[in-house]
Amino acid sequence: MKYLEKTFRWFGPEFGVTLQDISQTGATGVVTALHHIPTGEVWSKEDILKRKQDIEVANLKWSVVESVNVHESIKQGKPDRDIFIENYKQTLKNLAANNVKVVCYNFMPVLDWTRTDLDFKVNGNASALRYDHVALAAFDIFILKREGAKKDFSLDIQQKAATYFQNLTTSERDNLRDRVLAGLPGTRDVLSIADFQKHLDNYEQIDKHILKENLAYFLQQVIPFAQELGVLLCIHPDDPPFSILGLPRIVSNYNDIKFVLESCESISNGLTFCSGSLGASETNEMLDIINDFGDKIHFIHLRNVKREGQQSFHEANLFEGTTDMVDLMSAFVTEQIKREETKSGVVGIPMRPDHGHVILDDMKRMDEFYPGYSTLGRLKGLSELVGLEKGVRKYLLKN
Ligand code: CS2
Ligand code: MN
Repeated sequence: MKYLEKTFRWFGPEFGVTLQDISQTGATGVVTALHHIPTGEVWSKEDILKRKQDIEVANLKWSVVESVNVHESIKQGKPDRDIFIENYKQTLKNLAANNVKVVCYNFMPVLDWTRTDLDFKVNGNASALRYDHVALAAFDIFILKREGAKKDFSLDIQQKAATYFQNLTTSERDNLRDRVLAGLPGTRDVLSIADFQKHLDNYEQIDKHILKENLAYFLQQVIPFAQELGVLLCIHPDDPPFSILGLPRIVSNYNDIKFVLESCESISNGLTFCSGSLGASETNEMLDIINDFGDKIHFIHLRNVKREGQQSFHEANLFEGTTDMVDLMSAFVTEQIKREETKSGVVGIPMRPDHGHVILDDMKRMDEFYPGYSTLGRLKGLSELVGLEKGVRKYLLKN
């Protein structure tokens, strides 16, 4: 297969997008996980097979698992972490037995991605996700009331946050709280302030350095085993790619990624390249990451963000954000051509459009989707990416 493998995320039968819908988008692969199984428990061979068969009935393939989540005990390096590492390995073994061999995960403490606005209007009336650093500061300082929160923000942001907070009604304050404390993708769970505070307390003694050690420990246990199974693990970067709410973040930039990949050298120790996550930081040179670590990129998420300054950003149309998507696609096609020539690695790297805007008819059923995962916005993203790749490949091969 010469082209990137076109994939689409699916959250399972409970979700507003069906497999039949996905098969109409042009995607050939599905990205999914057994979201109903709590983090840390083993996914049985039978449950995996059942999900795989459902996907195949729709003429699709289960291309990537996103994600087998990592238990908090592993992230925090607790004494019981080895039990959860063994469970993780067993899940990988059961996936491999079903020939599902690309596995995405992340190492973000407590929360997955964080946004402060889930209905930010772009292009007239389309709905996008937004991260506003001022709103996050308002949550942190005035709602969560985290000790020492203020010192994580400049004086300017602190002042803007105070004004922002004063102007919110009680229900707007509650909404902001629930958006920030929304749980993992694939659930509608929202943490309470009290529960979140308990998590924060667990991280009191865990700084970046310790979290990195805990990740390295996890990788050194799991990667050799994954390699034997032929499983490719690929870590998803932090979103946003900087520390928030006092929690350490360790997969945010070039050096972090280098640390991950060098913690246990193996083809099975790879990266999920996410342009939306990495692109939210102005210091990230994404082309360097693709050029230097390209052979370890096993999965690609492509979407654009528009940086607004002072660490805020929103999810933009593919060709209207801050990142030059043509340059990124050229770097990926170059990596593919290298793989073809050297006969190494998978040429059809699985790629998905990641989040999309809520547009057109999907606006009538917004609450059927998880934030970011409507049908039509992602279909638009996928179609644009398919065209972009074709054009870039033809151009690169001619020159
Ligand atoms: C995803 C990530 O929805 C998204 O933005 O790209 O949240 C991703 O699912 C996880 O972080 C991967 O473990
Ligand atoms: Mn992503």
